[in-house]
Parts: sequence; structure tokens; C-alpha cells
Amino acid sequence: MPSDSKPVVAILMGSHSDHPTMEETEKLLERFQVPYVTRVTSAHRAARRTHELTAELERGGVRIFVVGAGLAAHLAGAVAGVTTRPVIGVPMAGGSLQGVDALYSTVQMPSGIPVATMAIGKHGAKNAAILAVEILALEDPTLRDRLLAYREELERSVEEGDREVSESGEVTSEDVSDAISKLTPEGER
Ligand code: AIR
Repeated sequence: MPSDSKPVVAILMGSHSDHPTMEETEKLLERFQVPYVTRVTSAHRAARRTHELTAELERGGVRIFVVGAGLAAHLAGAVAGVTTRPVIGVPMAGGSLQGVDALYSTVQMPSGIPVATMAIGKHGAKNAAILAVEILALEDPTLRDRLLAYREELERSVEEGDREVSESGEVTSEDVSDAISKLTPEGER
């Protein structure tokens, strides 16, 4: 749920159908305690409204736009065209081209109007939140500390995964090398 404080990040999406993906951005912003607002608008189906909404959000104090859209995904570019605040684009997965159409539409911006484009789908939606927090953390030591704590958590989860795999009796790379050396005639080792 968006917080009661004034939003500093706006999450925009081309359709309500994008929300299950963009929820990943919301969850991470909540974790970092960054106030946000989520809105649906469309570069194609509601072009004028998109311009008005972007200006209104900017006037309201939004500093960063995270914009998700699918198919011919022009929303991030359309928003970037009417604001000088950073715009982070998230291409939706799915459609006949599995999100590659949205990726190209979002990333291939002409010079002058950048969109920081993330990976397709939920990984991109998560990274959009983290990038937004990294930008805000440039001027906010509390956010910087939260980012460092998050990185430590990530590292711990990798170590846990390593422990689980190495203690589960699954085949390790050492087992594989041992087996190969036993199969190879001595002279060829
Ligand atoms: N979309 C909406 N207006 C312009 C575009 N490109 C995108 C949405 C969604 C996809 O079209 O971002 O990913 C399909 O939308 P819907 O509403 O048909 O589910």
C-alpha cells in the first residue's frame, strides 16, 4: 500500500494488467520506506492524460518515475519527453514476442531523452525500485544504510543457498572431476 507521506516515486503502468509485475517495485519501495504513488495511464490509449498526469505528479513532488508497459511500450519514453526527472523503464514480459518488443520499445530512445531501461518482467520491476532508491540515497544517508543492509542480506542468501546445496548430498564439481579422472586412462589425465 502507498504510504501517507508525499510520494517521491511515481510508478506508472500502461494497463491494470501490468500491476502483478509492478507490484514488485511497490514491495521493494515499501521495504526501503520510500513513499510512492501508483497510477495507470497509457501512451497510446490516453496520450493527453499521460502528459497531464506526469506534470501533475511532478508538481506534487515526485522525483523519479518508474514506468512499466508491454507490447509497443512507449509510456516510459512519453513520460521522459515531458519531465526532466529520471525515468526508469520496465518492459513487461508476455505477448507474442515475450517482452522483447517492450524491451526494444523502451530501451531504444533517441538521444536527448533517456530512459534507464531495466530487464524484462519482475527482475526489472525489482531493479527499478533499487535503482530509484540508489538515486535517492545519493542525498540520504539513511537510505544508503538500508541499501547496504539489503546487499548484506543478498550475500547471506547466496551463502545459505551454497550451504543447502553443498550439504544436501547433491553432486558437486569436485565429485564430477573425481568421476572424470577415474574414467580417463592414467596416461591421458
Ligand atoms: N499498453 C497499453 N497502452 C499502450 C501500451 N503499450 C500495454 C500495457 C500492457 C499491454 O499493452 O502496458 O502491457 C496490454 O494491455 P491490456 O490493457 O490490453 O492488458
